[in-house]
Amino acid sequence: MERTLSIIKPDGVGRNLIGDVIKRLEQNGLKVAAMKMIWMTKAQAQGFYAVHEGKPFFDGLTDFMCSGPIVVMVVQGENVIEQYRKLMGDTNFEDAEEGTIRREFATSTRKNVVHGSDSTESAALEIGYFFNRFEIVG
Ligand code: IDP
Ligand code: MG
Repeated sequence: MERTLSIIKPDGVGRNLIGDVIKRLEQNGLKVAAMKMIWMTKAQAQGFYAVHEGKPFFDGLTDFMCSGPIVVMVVQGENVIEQYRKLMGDTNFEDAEEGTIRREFATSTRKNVVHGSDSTESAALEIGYFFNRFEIVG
């Protein structure tokens, strides 16, 4: 059993897509093991996306990520890191496969509704950024 970090970004929360995202996880056999709604500060968003520091989209991305509340979740399942990335679709929603969350709901490359960890290492790091072990109860 594997775990990943999922975020419903401010555009997803603002457009009432929390239910749609969670429904897709559950329908694909994945389980929510921890969940909370938070509103990040700019510094917290910069820390979370530190791997992208220096890239041209970094400032816009971190402004966006602290522009409203987000839902952070630990999602659990077999091969969940890869499976959830598949459910999300490509970073650029125009390249995302039909039926993926981003293809269906994203409105720009930045405003692409969801985040998902991209490796075992980033999943561990990202889960630890938001949750302690007493909060992961699923
Ligand atoms: P990912 O979310 O699919 O893993 P990353 O390359 O890790 O994609 O980028 C993190 C986030 O930064 C993306 O989800 C998107 O919101 C934003 N982003 C990435 N590339 C661009 C870009 O070229 N322009 C604007 N925003 C971008
Ligand atoms: Mg990424």
